[in-house]
Amino acid sequence: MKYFEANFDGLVGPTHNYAGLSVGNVASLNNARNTSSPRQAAKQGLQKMKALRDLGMVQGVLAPQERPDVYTLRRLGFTGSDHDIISKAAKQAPAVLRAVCSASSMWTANAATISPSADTADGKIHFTPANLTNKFHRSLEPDTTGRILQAMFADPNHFAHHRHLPDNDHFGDEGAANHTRLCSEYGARGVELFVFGRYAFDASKPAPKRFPARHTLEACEAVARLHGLSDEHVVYMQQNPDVIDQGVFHNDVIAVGNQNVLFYHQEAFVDTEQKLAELQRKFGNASELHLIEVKSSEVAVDDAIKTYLFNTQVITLPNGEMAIIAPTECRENDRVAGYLEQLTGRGTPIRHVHYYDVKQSMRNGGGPACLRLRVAMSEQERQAVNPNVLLTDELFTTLNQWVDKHYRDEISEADLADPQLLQESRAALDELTQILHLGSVYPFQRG
Ligand code: SUG
Repeated sequence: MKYFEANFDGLVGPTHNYAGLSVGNVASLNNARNTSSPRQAAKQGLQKMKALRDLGMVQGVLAPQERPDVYTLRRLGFTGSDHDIISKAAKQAPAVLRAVCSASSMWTANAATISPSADTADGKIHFTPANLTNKFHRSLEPDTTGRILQAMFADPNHFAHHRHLPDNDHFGDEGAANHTRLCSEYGARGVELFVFGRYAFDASKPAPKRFPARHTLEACEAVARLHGLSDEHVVYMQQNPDVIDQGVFHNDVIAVGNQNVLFYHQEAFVDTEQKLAELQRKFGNASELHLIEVKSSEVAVDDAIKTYLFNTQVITLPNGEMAIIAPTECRENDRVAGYLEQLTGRGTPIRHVHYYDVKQSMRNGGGPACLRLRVAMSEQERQAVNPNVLLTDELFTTLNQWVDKHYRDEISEADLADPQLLQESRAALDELTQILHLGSVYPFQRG
């Protein structure tokens, strides 16, 4: 049977803005309060999706969330009509209003952790939405994410959905951004590599000092249990606390894997040698596994963070060769561009580099890999996916027209106080759920 990896990219929502919400994420803080362009952001994302589809990949779309989140403002004590609530929040708690307006669900690498059917005890694809507890604006995502994923992957014969982990920092879970599956072929049993930032129940273990470690070992273990993974096919690795303190807030800012390739920076992990030996043993045919380590002398951590060299997508093209999907920031940095150029000729499976402009997302710390959620699946499983979320030329055109109709060219901080933005956003999402045949996934549609 044919197996492959499908990418589901987050469609950027109509309220995309730069609010400086993510301490520990350098780009988010550096661009705080700049004016954003939701229309351009959504179109950059759609262009990347189209480009991957044109390369022969299966590409899907993950819908954005309802923002501003007036339900959360109600929970926080704001009363009256939706209009009143937004006006009061703008005056009394502007920082809270900024947070509930975030379009952060676009970074679907943080939507969930997914284990393909070859790895799970019951032979189904398992989904656990990430609770994203570490950042208030992101902690508002998991319920709606769960509903959207269920609307996309509805067939219970193939897909198993779990509730997100308890909403507490002890079980802080950032989803697939900290999860990599290594395998010889997509349909073969793989090794699932879970990367965490700290131990929740043991303060004596290493942890960052300056910036938060968002994801715990205990969250990784819980997801592995829920998904029915066998211990012999799971590896837990800790992120180097020093790189978290330099701005590596997710592992996918410093490492990325695909099939039998793990591409990572020398400083990415704790106990690197010992842990990679465990990975090789569990992978089985160790000679097949390509561990591509980038030395600090080749690319400094700081350059990796600025360019998102590791927030690239490593994909397997239909002809079996691998390509790196990189942000244009990598091309603009001589050292990083030079590194990528020589990498394709080094005899590893990575043979091509393609650059895409996703600057609107990059300015909030989201590169190509942040924008996509991967699902390895068989052709039979693909047929069970809601077909309306899979990108075709027609859907690409429809979504571009939908963006043109509903999205603003610009959003500044002051615009977030405009209650009209909520109406525009709801009108857009209502139409989108019809385009993608998702049913009523948003709170405003559910009463
Ligand atoms: O969680 N930025 C996101 C970026 C997520 C990137 N995802 C991965 N690395 N997989 C975050 O820090 C910034 C929003 C703002 O400041 O307006 C933000 O949420």
